[in-house]
This record gives sequence, structure tokens and C-alpha cells, in this order.
Amino acid sequence: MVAIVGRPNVGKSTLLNKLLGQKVSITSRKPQTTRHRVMGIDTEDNYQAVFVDTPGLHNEEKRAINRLMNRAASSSLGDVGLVLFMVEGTRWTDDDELVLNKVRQANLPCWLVVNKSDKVKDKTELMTHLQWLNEKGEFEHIFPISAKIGKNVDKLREMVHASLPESEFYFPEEYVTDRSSRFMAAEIIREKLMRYTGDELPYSVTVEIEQFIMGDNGVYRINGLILVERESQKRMVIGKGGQRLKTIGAEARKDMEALFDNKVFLELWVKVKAGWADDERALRSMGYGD
Ligand code: GDP
Ligand code: K
Ligand code: MG
Repeated sequence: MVAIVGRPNVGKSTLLNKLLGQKVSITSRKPQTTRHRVMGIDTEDNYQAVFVDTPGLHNEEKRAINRLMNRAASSSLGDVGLVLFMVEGTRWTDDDELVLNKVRQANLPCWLVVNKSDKVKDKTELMTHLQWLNEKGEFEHIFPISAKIGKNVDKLREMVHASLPESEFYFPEEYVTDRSSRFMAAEIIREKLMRYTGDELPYSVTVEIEQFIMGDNGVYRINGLILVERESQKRMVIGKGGQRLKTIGAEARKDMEALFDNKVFLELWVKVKAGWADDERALRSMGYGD
């Protein structure tokens, strides 16, 4: 397995999706969008690369949800043969240092992936920074890439494939992720919530899929329950005259139909459930921590 690690928001999930040519991991400009470990399975000819996307490691451990996310991020270094350590352009922060230390402890082959190269206008500055990074760790390769526009991503993918032993497959070749359709449906809804609500609704929202069935007409009937912590957040998600929830539902349905290759009928509800992000047991039952 190939682990993609890095601090929040460097573009790990965007890279995973670009490598696979399909959205299996949700992305947004907000840190902590990825809450679970997600595998992306890339099968070609006799090779199967299994990429693991992780929540970004960070220092915030106060709430149960953050503890569980950090655990999922750390434990992903377990059964991994190659680490892609991802950083952003010419930026280096304490959180990058934290992740690099974890990577060093893991003692695995590590390639440095410097993302968002499209944002660095001064290429000389980028080269100088790459040299500085090179001296910081023992990286077998360094790839400046742009996950967003796809620059150098094919090259990275080819190199990963070339480095893999030709071996048995872990997953059937038609799989793109290890996660269930139910899980993916909940994640897609959460992505739209992250994108269509402002910074006022940071991490206080989660989604449960209450029903996921195939109707008589061949349409998937999916019911999603959106949990927030406060009444004001519920109003925010629903929006004026229900407009925001309608947009969220429409956008989520589009992505689901693309991923499942099937027509989808989606219904969404919003409910207040105070304290869910601090309730470790409830979180575990929703799949947090793995
Ligand atoms: P993660 O937290 O590391 O998984 O980061 P995401 O994949 O969710 O991306 C965080 C933000 O960075 C999103 O708004 C992405 O669109 C953006 N992003 C990711 N890759 C690139 C890139 O190569 N260039 C630019 N300009 N933005 C990017
Ligand atoms: K993010
Ligand atoms: Mg992510």
C-alpha cells in the first residue's frame, strides 16, 4: 500500500482522486474535510496500487472527533510499503514538521510530493525550496506537482506502478475504493455541506445514511440524515426557504449518479443532536477512528 500523508489541506484527497480519475475522497478548502481513512484502488495490467488517503495529522486533540481522526491518520502507516509525503508549494509549517517526524519514525521508503506548484509563480524560488526540503529528509524522489490541474500526476503514478512488485491483487480489479456505497453516499453529502456552508459551520456536522435501497424502477433511493450541534446550524444548512439544502441535495445527487453509475433519488433531513463530536462511542458507531 501507498500512504498519502501530510498536514491538513495540502491536497492529499485531490491527488488521490486525480490518480484514480474518479472522486473517491471528498475535498474542500477547509482543513479536516477528510475524517476517515479511504483507500483508492488503481489497477492496470498486472499491477494494483492501493493508495491510502488519510485525515491530515494536526495538533488539535481536544475533541473526541479530532482524537479519532489523528488515530486514523497515524495508524495508516501500519501496512504500507511506500509513503508519499505531501507538502504545499514553498510553505513549511510546524504541522509539516510533525508529519515528517512520524514519517521518519515509520522508517519506510518515502517520496516527497510538493503540491500546488501552479500557485508558485517564481520557479527559482520553488527550486531553492526543493533543495532545502531535500536536505531535510531522505527522500528517494521529489515530485513537484499540481494535483488540481493534474501536472506531473501521471508521471508520479507511472513511477509508483514501476516501483511495485508484480503480485497478487488485494482487491477485485473493478474496485476503485474499499469503502461501501453507503459510506461514499454519506461522504458526498458531507462534501457539499463543507462546500456550501460558510466557515460558520466548521466541523459541527456529520451525515448518516438511513436508507440505501434499489427501488422497483432501478433507481437508488437514498435517505440521508444530517446531524448538527445547534438549532442555528440547522437553519444555516436548510437556508432561506430551504434553498441551501436543495442545492446540497442536487449537487450530491449528481456526484452519486456519476460514482454509482445509476439514477439516484435522494432525500435529506437535518436534525440537531448536541455534542455528537465529543461522543466517542457514537462516533465509533459511525465508523470514526478507522
Ligand atoms: P487535504 O486536506 O490534504 O485532503 O486537501 P484537499 O484535497 O481537500 O484540498 C484542499 C484544498 O486545496 C482544496 O480547496 C483543493 O481544491 C486545493 N488544492 C488541492 N490541490 C491543489 C493544487 O494542486 N493547486 C491548487 N491551487 N489548489 C489545490
Ligand atoms: K481539505
Ligand atoms: Mg483530505
